[in-house]
Amino acid sequence: MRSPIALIALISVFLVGSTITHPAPEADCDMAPFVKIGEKYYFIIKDKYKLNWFMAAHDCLTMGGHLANIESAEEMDALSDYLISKGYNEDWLWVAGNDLGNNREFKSIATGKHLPFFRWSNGQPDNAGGNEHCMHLWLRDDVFRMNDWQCHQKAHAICERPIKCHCFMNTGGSGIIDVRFTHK
Ligand SMILES: [Ca+2]
Repeated sequence: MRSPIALIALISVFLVGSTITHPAPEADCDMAPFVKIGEKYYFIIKDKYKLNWFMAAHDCLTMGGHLANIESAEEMDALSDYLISKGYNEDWLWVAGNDLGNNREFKSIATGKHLPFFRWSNGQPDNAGGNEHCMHLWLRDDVFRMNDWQCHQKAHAICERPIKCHCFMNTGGSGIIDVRFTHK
């Protein structure tokens, strides 16, 4: 059981913390190596190796993120423009969509929910050979679009890191205030 004094001290620390103006996430939270593309932060696994969809999902998790969860035309456009600007034109890149749980029912491994947005390339998803259950992006008709492909095949990958920071701010004498915030 905490003593009354300890409780008062705890409340005081909380009140001091509540008066702090929270900075923008970019100001205090180190998102590197993720880079801001549009309104989200991404990291493209490309330089060292290609990996299958499962390995990509795991690698993104080890980085504190998840495979890219594309939720809107704006996000798709921003990613596509970035990939083209960086010369990824020949690359195939894994993202979070998959229908491993139920054929033709695409969900996100990042959220567990149905994907809210699709930009399939022409004729996709075709589940060619009855064995294409993981989503990747490729350049088709001048923009990056979605395709279903065999999950065990190797490609590059796009990880996304949620903008959910856990920062520490020194209050100058009253101790370290743990500040958590989420910005989206
Ligand atoms: Ca396909």
